Amino acid sequence: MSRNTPNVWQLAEDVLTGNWKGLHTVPAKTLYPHQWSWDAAFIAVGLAHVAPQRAWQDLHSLFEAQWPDGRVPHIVFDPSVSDRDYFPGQSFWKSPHGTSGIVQPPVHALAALLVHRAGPAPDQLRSLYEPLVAQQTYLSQRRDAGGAGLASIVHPWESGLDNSPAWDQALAGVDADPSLMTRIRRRDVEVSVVSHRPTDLDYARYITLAAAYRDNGYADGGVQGPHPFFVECPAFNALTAAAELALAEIAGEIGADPRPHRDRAAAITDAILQHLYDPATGLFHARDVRTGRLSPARCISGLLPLMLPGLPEPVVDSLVAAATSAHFGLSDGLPLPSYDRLAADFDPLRYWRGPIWINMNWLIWRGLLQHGRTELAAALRRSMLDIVERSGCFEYFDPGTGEGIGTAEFSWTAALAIDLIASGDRAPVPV
Ligand code: 9WN
Repeated sequence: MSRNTPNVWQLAEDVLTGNWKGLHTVPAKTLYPHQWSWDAAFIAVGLAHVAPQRAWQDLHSLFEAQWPDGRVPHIVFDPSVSDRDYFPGQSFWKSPHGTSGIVQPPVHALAALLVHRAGPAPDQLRSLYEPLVAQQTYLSQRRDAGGAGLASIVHPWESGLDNSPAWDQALAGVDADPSLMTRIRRRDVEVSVVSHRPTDLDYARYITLAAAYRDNGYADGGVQGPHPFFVECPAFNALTAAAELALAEIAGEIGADPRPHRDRAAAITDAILQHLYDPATGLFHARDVRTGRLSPARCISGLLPLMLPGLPEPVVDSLVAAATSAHFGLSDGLPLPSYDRLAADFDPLRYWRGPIWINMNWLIWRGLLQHGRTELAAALRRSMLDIVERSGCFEYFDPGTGEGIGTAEFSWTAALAIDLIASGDRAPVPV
């Protein structure tokens, strides 16, 4: 543990307290003033060590907004926040539930399990079990656009890695007018870090895609329908499989049957291996369901299947080799960047096209521990805590210097730093 971790712990706890809104935690007060789905899961993992009641409350607030079809919305809007403070807000999505209509990666079953492990609360687990199962059922039954047993995202925001190069090819086919953004510029972004954010053309495509999904009634038709974007993301699907493994553990705790969850985790793991793995790069890649093609980009999402215990050993070896290669540079003293350091379009400042993000590194840290790579895991953990200690709980970090960028008091960075300190170098139990 680094000498100043008590300071990091206190700093991180203060960030989480500052971002607490009474019934949920926001990712960051100015930039993201509502509740976000996968943020809530990461936040709960950290709160488990300092304020478990708030951890459970955060998860419950989110699942109270779950749609009848099982989808867990990517944003739950705070009605007291003006639409001018975040675009696209509630008046854009026009959903009957006070939420957006798209999803984010299902990290919540894992979060619930970890909160329970930090302080047993079987009643809480019991009350979340059915909603968590419904979330998975929505993804497996309504989002398998490619028919391969994998969930498709219908919008880059659903991946949580908004402007990752993984979507460039699939997005290129989405017509959009970049001048759209000069008319609807977000006030909060403008005053902070506009030069780091996705470009206006990217944003125009995001808005066009979201409006198309909304105007089709948030219906999940297949690739034959009008929606122009269906992509199978390796990180999203690895997290879906990990959610089934977490649900198996939860089922065991509350007297339900864990076997169907284990079977589904195995089936998703097989499908990821069969459809998203490229032996030439030794990585997993996003697949554009409309063309069947894998994205050529080497992105951090391609390392996430490392979380899965069912991965064959040679594939684990190839992922570890990719992570430690010059493409990602694990063990060089800094956490992994979001994109291939050797790519011509690697951009150290632009959001998910280069910068270091703590949530992805935390998931990879768990994957390394899962597969017994304890020294690499310990080095990665140290490097995460070092940049937080040096810079603070920033949203993302410069992959050249470790300097903090984006918004300064970002909840999941704080929460996961607390979890890293609390966990030490010990291997997490299964999942
Ligand atoms: C759009 C809240 C969210 C994260 C995403 C991150 C960013 C939103 C935005 O912020 O996305 O959902 O406005 O850019 O990319 O991962 O959940 O922290």
